[in-house]
Amino acid sequence: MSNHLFDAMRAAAPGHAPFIRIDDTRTWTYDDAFALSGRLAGAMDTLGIRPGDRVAVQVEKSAEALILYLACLRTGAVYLPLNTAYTLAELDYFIGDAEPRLVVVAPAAREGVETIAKSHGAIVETLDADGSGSLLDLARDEPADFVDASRTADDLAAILYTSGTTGRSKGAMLTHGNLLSNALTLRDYWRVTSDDRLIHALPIFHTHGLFVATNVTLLAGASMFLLSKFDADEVVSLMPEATMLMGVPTFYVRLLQSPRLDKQAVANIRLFISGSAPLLAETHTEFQARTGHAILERYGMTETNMNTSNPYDGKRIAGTVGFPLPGVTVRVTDPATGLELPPDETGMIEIKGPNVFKGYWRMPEKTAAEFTADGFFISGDLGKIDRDGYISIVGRGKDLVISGGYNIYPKEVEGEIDQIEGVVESAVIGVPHPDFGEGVTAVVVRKPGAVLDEKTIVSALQDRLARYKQPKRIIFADDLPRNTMGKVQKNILRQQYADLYTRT
Ligand code: MLC
Ligand code: AMP
Repeated sequence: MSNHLFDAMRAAAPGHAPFIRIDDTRTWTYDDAFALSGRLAGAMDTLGIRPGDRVAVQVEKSAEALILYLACLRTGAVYLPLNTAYTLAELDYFIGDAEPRLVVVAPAAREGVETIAKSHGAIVETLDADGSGSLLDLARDEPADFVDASRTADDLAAILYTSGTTGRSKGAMLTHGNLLSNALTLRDYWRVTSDDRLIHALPIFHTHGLFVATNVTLLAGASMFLLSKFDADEVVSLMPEATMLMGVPTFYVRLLQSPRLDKQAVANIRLFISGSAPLLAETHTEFQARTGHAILERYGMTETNMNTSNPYDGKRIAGTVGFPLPGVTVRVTDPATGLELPPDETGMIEIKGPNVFKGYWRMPEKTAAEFTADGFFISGDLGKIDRDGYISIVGRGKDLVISGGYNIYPKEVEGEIDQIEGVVESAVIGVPHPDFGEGVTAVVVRKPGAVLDEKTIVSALQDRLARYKQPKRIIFADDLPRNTMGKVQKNILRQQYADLYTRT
């Protein structure tokens, strides 16, 4: 029996070598981590989890939480990580849609989640940030040498939800083959080896922290410093012991604010990588001037894993996302005709390769609509390819805000605001924000005479939307600008409020 992804991880694992460095006193070797993954897989098997069952996980970041992902791979379950910021209302949708057999949450959240889970036929177990919880209790008595379920390259390893531009969130189905092929490509492209020590400060419920950071570390037999969250001071302190950092642009913006960041602090670092949102050219330039390092920017998506990367050896050009990764084809087409465009012309970025997902969970029409007839995934990102082959992302064909690396779909936020008593309509936009890249901003039209202020709206959204999706500022307007077709002209609003977060 073979388990496509986990077998490769096992083959790459240098048994007694460190895998996860938790703090000064605790380091887990590969053997430790794999033994726990076997016990957790056993516990899930005893609970009745079978290959293909979904396991939804909304827990704080911890070594145990990371190992739970490996345990899911081993049981053949489909891992479904959920942002810890999601409210119960948001959770209800994901559980109802994915129909997991098991939901793992923090002990404090058990009661609230149990009602939802039961109504969708799922059981609930717990895992706390300190590694305790009912799932760990069950795992304790299980043997470490679990017999892994058989999984092929085409079997699902994970479902990651991405919000949709039109209404409901969609579950992107990622196979063992998608994840393994991309991680091996990245490992080789970025020259990651067992000598590497990665600072892992990203959340583990998204592609970046879960697949890029974790799978690449595992397949290189490298190790990671697992931080519960990003803290610039902590990251600078760890740099002398580490060799790599992966982050969203906000990490680099915040690191530049640290007076401790200088050439000496980074002397041991081999590679700084940025992705998930556009890295401003000025951040790239400032970082290089201060540290001597050219940040390597790459481009990916939940649906496709990583697509492009600036080169390891060649020139890393600020404002570009580099070249298509080996085995990945990227083209730019005219959105009107679908025809491929010549160099330097802006159009829709389309992607094909073993990295591209299998489709959206139980949404065959939506899946079909996002692929071209010849099998390219339509990214929704607008970009161009220059004569040297460097790709730049110059805009978005989709109405999306990216704040600190998290995607926010305006339609979802507008839907919630429009339901508030006294609101006629709203438009949610992203405008430049010095820390988060873009700040979620709502422009709201009130009914005549309505008593409605910023506070009322914020408190109405409190239990409905995760904190990061909530507008950082709410602006009241008499009406929204519209074109002759009646469509709200968000570009005008974005221009109008462009300096909202930067004006002094
Ligand atoms: C936190 N807040 C955010 C936010 N993160 N608001 C907007 N955008 C965000 N990204 C809220 C908090 O709830 C808090 O609310 C307030 O903003 C300030 O919090 P903070 O303490 O400053 O934030 P912090 O916890 O430090 O988090 C910021 C961050 C974090 C940038 C470190 O968001 C982060 O780790 N982002 C990484 C996201 C990521 O991994 N994306 C990859 C997606 S995969 P208040 O008001 O209650 O105080 C992908 C594919 C690919 O895109 O290519 O990789
Ligand atoms: P997600 O759906 O969270 O995976 O976000 C994917 C989106 O993030 C892409 O479609 C891009 O819009 C954006 N993105 C990822 N990496 C980059 C990058 N390096 N530069 C600009 N945008 C990026």
